[in-house]
Amino acid sequence: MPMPHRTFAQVAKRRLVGTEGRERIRVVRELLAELPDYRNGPYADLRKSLLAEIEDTRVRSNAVQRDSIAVRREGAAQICLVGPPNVGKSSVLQALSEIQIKTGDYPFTTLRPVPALTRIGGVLVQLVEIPGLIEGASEDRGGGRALLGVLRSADAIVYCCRAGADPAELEAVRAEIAIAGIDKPAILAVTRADEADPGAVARLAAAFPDLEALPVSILDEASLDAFREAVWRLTGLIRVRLRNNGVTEEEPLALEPGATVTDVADSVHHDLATMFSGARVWGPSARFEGQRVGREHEVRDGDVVEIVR
Ligand SMILES: Nc1nc2c(ncn2[C@@H]2O[C@H](COP(=O)(O)OP(=O)(O)OP(=O)(O)O)[C@@H](O)[C@H]2O)c(=O)[nH]1
Ligand SMILES: [Mg+2]
Repeated sequence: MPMPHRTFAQVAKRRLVGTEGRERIRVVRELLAELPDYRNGPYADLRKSLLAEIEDTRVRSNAVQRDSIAVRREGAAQICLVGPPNVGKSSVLQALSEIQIKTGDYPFTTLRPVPALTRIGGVLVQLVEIPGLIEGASEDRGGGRALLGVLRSADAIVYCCRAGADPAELEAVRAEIAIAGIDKPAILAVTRADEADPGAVARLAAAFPDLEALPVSILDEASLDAFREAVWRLTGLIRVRLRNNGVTEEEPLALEPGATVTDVADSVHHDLATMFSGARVWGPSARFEGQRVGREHEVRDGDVVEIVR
């Protein structure tokens, strides 16, 4: 004698309370197995609603995962910090931005990608800590696939390796990234440099000859400045400042290399780009200060540009 359908519905509700994701689907499957196999009537309706529950749970858990892992792009470029656990990624982020982030002397302090904006030469650049990329990440171990997805959409990578550490630790991380087919401009930050002997940096640099290596310590302001500049070079962007009525603006524009005066005008206003006649240029791309140039003149990093209507 099967359980009355109303009782069954109540039991089902009670057993599902507080479950989510895989666990909820497992409970639903158990309930389905216990459900009498009528093709019509209230039991069939129950079956239908339980099957719908599986689908809804799947949709919900996918949505949750995607939301929590996506990193909204901000700033002129997005640079990911990647490396073994506990090398000081969060600490560097903290030192270079306003964010408050948990740091700790143990692995996996950070569990999700953490974005932070840092200002480099007046331009905002987004740094993103990618936590916990472990061996097998490319096969989704430790949620690796989603983390690699964040990396895939970034502009460049800063590999972080602790001074004095075994290079194999970072090699394992790089292997996962290579297996995932991700290849971006990259540098090597030799972190916690104050803790190791000076030879430690050279040893790691030798272990990764394809990467420009630079020592970084959150206790050494000069090393952080050098790090900022290295990150800027990594973006490949150029900085151009606008001049208006003889006054040069503080904040530069960040442009792709090869950008022209028209691109400068366009980043000020689309309408301006259609109606201006040329520009006056000071700096590296000018033959002399204040040179009058045409719309197609290519600007260079460090230029000051005044649009002429
Ligand atoms: N002496 C020194 N200690 C540092 C430096 N950077 C980080 N640390 C310490 O190293 C430990 C790990 O730092 P985190 O910034 O949490 O490292 P993480 O790479 O973000 O670690 P996970 O998120 O766990 O992967 C903390 O105890 C930090 O205080 C540094 O430049 N010098
Ligand atoms: Mg961290």
